[in-house]
Formats: sequence, C-alpha cells, structure tokens
Amino acid sequence: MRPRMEVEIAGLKLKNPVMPASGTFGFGQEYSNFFDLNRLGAIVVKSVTLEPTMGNSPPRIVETPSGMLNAIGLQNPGLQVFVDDKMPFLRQLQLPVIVNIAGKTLEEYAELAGRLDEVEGVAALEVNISCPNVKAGGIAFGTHPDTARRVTETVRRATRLPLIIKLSPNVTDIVEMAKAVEAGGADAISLVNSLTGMVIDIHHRRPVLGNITGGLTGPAIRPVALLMVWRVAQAVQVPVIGMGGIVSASDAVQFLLAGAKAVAVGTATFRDPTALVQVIEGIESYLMENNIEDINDIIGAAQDSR
Ligand code: RRO
Repeated sequence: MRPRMEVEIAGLKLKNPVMPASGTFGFGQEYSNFFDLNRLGAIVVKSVTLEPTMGNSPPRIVETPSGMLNAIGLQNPGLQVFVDDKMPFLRQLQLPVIVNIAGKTLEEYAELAGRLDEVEGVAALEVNISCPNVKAGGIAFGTHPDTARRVTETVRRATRLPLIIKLSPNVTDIVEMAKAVEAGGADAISLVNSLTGMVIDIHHRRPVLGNITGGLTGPAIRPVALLMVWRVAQAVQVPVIGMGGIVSASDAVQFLLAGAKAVAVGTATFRDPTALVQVIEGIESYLMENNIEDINDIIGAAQDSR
C-alpha cells in the first residue's frame, strides 16, 4: 500500500511535503517541460517586489565547495507583471501557489500583501525578511526580533492569506527570531535562506561577485540549516518548512525527522531540474521500506529520541 504523503501547513493541504525553494524555480512555467508540476506539494515563486527590479551587477553567481554563492539582488518583473503575466499559468495548477514577497519598507510589505490578497489563485504568502543581497529591505528586517515581529504584524493586518515568514540564518539566535514572528502572527515559518559569504579572485585581487558578498546555498549549508530547523521546531507551535542544501530524499527525511512539516529543494534543481520529483519519490520509498503508513508519523520523530 502507498503511504499517506499529505501534510497540512497553515491551512493549506499539500499532496506531499515537497516544494521548490523561492528563487530557484522562477515562476514555475520555466520548469513545466521537465515534469508535471502538479506532482509538487506546492509551488513557491521567486520574490516579487512592488516595482520591477533589475538586480545586482554581474557576476551574480559563483560555485563554491559543495555549494554556490548568489547575489541576484531580487531581480523580478514587479507585482503588476507577476499578476498579469505569471498568475494565469500558476492558477490553473492543482496545487497551492505560494507567493514570496519582499519590500524595502514596512509600507511596501503591506501594499504587496494587500494587493495579493485580492488576486485569484494565491494560496499563501511567504514573507522574505532574509534576502542577503540588497541594501534596503530583505535582511534589514530579518536580523532583529522586534523588527521581524513588526513586519509580520504589518503584513498580518494587510491580508487574510496564510503567512509564512522566511528566516535568515545570519543571526545570533534563530529561536528568538522564530518566536518573534510567531508572536507577530506567522502561520508557518520557513528556514533557512542563504548564509552570507564571499569569494576572492586571487589573480585579479578582487571579490568575484559584483555585489562583493552573496548568499551561500547547497549541501555545504545543510548541517547548519538542519540544526536551525531542529531548534526552531522545538521552540514554536507553528509548522516549520525546512530547507538548506537538500539534494536527495534522505536529506529531506532528515529535515522531517528534525521537525519540519514540509521541505523545500533549491540549489539541487540547478544541477538536476527533476530533483524535486526524485525527492518526492524517494521519500515515498523510504516510508514504504520502513512500513510507515503516514508521513506525519515521522515528522519530529528524531526529537523524541532526545
Ligand atoms: O535575489 C537574491 O539575491 C536572493 C534573495 Br531575494 C534571497 O532571499 N536569497 C538569496 O540567496 N538571494
């Protein structure tokens, strides 16, 4: 018998707990020739800002040991183009569409949330308070608990949509951040965004990235991300979506055992556009091999061994 793979997060019913990490899957359509997108638990789009955003000067990406640094700088076509040109494709999919939003000010976050509240087919918002590659907004809201709480409260007032707040690992105490956004009205928490880093070109004697710093992702950050998910899952009541270097089903299962109710696959998709499907199928095989009938039975199971 096939195991039950459904999970519920912030009122959203997901057919399985696997979704793309924001920013690694465009607006979905880009990947629709590789596999049936309806196999995913949910879709999460690249961060949307109020106005079109050009992003940072190149180079924007550099490979690192077991990972990569990116400094895209929030490039996206802006809210209106997203709603007019990207949503028609997304809303005909049979899965929850989660829209990641990023603002430069509290008012921008509120306006994004308020306008998306009225857009047909948006199932939830993921609030990006953790982009490491822009000066204003993004991570500026995500490294202090009071500020993170205030953004959450502001967005909460502006929309009825379920709110997922995406946390940065570039903080002293991730648990404090998670508790702050929970108190502010988050329905779920996703973590982690990328870890700030840099690479220097020794021949030109200057930083490789145009932005100097970038966000580190990929397997290099997995153990750090896993520990943060483990700690946050212990500390909050709201569900956690775990991510950071998940490449395979066994990586994903680690996050589920640590207490994540769902997982996101990001950088792995750049190497293999079907990585998400491999992870879904691999989790199902793991459950079958271990005679587990319901995926919910393994969520947080490693916490019980403490
Ligand atoms: O666009 C980016 O440079 C970016 C964003 Br918004 C983010 O949230 N995380 C990241 O690693 N890069």
